[in-house]
Amino acid sequence: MTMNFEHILFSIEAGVALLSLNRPDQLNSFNAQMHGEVKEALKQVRQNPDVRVLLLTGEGRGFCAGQDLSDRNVAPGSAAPDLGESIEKFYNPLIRQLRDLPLPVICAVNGVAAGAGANIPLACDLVLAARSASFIQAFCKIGLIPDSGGTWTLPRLVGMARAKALALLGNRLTAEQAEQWGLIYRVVDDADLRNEALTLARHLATQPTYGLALIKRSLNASLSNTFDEQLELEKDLQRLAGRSEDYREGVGAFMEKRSPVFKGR
Ligand code: T3D
Repeated sequence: MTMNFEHILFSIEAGVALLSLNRPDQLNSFNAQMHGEVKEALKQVRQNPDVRVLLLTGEGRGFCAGQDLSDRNVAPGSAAPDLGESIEKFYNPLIRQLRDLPLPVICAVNGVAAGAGANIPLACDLVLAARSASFIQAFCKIGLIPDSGGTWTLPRLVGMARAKALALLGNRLTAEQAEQWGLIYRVVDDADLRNEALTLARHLATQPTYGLALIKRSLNASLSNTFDEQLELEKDLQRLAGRSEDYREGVGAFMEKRSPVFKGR
C-alpha cells in the first residue's frame, strides 16, 4: 500500500512501513509541511496493527540536513524567531515518537546527515549507513546547540570527550568512524544500503515484535535507570512478554521442533 504525500514517500508492505524523506534538492531538510507529513505517517504506523517494523531513510544524495534554513527569517531588523517553539512543536515530538514507537525502527542513512538530521537516526533502534554517508553536528556553525536529543544521546553513545568534540567543532564524521565509535550499528556499501535495510526490516517483521518492543523499551530505560530500577523493570516487562501469544508460539514451536509463526502480539 502506497500513500500520497508531497515531501515524503510512504508505503506499507509485508509488515514493513517504509518512510523516505523526499526533498532531495534541499538534502531532505525539514520544513513545516514535511514535519506534518512525517507526523501523519508515524500516526499511521502506530495505529496500523499490520505494521511490525518502521524503516526510515532519505531520497537522493543526502539523508537529512536538519531544519530548512530558508524557512527562517534572519534579515537585519527582523524579530528573533522562537526556536524553542519550533523544537517543542516539531522536533521533540518527532524524536519522542521514534523512540517510543512500540516496534523496531531501522534508520538507513543514505548520505550526509547534518543538524537535526544527524540526531534523528540516533533516536532509532538500528542504524545502518552507506559507506559514503557522514554525520555533522552542524548546529555550532550557526550559533545553535545540538537538539533532537543529541545532547542526551551523543555522550551516552560515544562518551563525553567525543560528544563535545563533535558538538563544539561540527566536523564531518564519516560513516566508518561513526561505526567504530559506536554511534551507529553498521556501515554497508552504498549500492547495498536499501536492500540490506529492507532485508533486516523484513526479517524483524516476522519476529515476535511485541517482545522486540519490550526489549527496546527496557534498553532505552536502562540509560537513565539505576541497576535496581532496571531489575524491577525487567521483572515487569518479562511478565508482559510471558503473557504474549508469541511467547507461547515460540516455546511451542521449539518443543515441537518446527518453525514458529509469530503475530506480534
Ligand atoms: O530552526 C529551528 O527550528 C531550530 C531547529 C534546528 C535544527 C537544525 O537542524 S539546525 C541545523 C540546520 N542545518 C544545517 O546547518 C546544515 C546546513 N547544510 C550544510 O551545512 C551542508 O548543506 C551539508 C554539510 C549538509 C552538505 O553540504 P554539501 O556541500 O554536500 O551540499 P550543499 O551544496 O551545501 O547543499 C545542497 C543543496 O541543499 C543546496 O541548495 P542549492 O544551492 O543546490 O540550491 C543547499 O542550500 C541545500 N541545503 C542543504 N542544507 C540545507 C539546505 N537548504 C535549506 N536548509 C538546509 N539545512
